[in-house]
Amino acid sequence: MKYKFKSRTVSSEITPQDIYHDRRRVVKSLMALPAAALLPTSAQAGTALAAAPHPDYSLEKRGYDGLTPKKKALSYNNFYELGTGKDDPEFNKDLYSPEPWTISIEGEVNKPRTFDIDQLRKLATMEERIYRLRCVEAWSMVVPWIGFSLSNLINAVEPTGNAKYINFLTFNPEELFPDDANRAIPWPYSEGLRMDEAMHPLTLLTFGIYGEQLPTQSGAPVRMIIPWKYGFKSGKALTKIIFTERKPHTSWNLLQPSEYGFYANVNPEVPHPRWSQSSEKALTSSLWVERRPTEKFNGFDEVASLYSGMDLNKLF
Ligand SMILES: Nc1nc2c(c(=O)[nH]1)N[C@H]1C(S)=C(S)[C@@H](COP(=O)(O)O)O[C@H]1N2
Ligand SMILES: [Mo]
Repeated sequence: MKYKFKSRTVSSEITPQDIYHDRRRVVKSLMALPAAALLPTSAQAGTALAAAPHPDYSLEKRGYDGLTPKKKALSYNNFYELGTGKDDPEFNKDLYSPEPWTISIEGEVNKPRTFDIDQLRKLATMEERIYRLRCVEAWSMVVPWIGFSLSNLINAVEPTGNAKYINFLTFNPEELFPDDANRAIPWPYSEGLRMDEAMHPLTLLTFGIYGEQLPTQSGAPVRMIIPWKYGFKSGKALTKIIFTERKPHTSWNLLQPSEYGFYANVNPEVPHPRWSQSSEKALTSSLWVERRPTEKFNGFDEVASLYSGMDLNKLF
């Protein structure tokens, strides 16, 4: 049994109906006890990943107070495939193995191909960038991510003239571990970007964190980080990237369109229907809860031009 029952905190990102489904899943997985013993352990945990710090995304340059302690960042996660409690992803990290892993690039590209994760890691030079991740639930953490601009991959597969969006998909937990899969949100986890957002140099295809390959709870072996958008845009454990002409369906938007828009740009002026977005709980080394004001685009003013002429109150 891989799901921790007792201290499960219910995320505000899900609705009461989802929690009902989730409870059923927990009961189901309790019955699946013996199979869990056979699950592989995560092969990559703790493997060092070398990358030079990017000078523009240092603590000093970004004006950040300090890093979120590694322990905190790797034990307070959203990764619903592994459970909806913040401590579930760490506890359930052996539910899948990030090795071996392939990721297929499909759709409106001239050079579709399937990458083995090692090939993908070698596509461009890794950099370490300190970005703040701001979750739509109004908490944030500052961590050193390792990866390279997604534009490197986009250029390598040569999008056709029809490519307007990119759809990012995670494995389907109902296929990978059917006995333990929950139905918290529609699977597979699906997110998307407009092509110009995906090409923006800030958009990071991410393989590591704190000098190591991504541990499973952070989305091993590869995930997205789009630092000016709410955390839910940054799909973890990617298996497929599809270039499309039409705007892709995305999981949170499908579940609750009034609460989770396609753009999901961090914006303190547009409240979530159930809470304000004007400030956030910062995960720091402090024992106390530290709140800080939320910054528009999470402080990355340079992306504003991507949205000129758009009403960000409507296209939230
Ligand atoms: N596949 C997948 N990716 C996901 C999620 C998820 O549930 N499944 N949660 C998202 C949300 S809501 C957030 S805030 C970030 C959290 O990343 P972290 O746990 O590394 O902080 O991952 C995002 N990526
Ligand atoms: Mo989130």
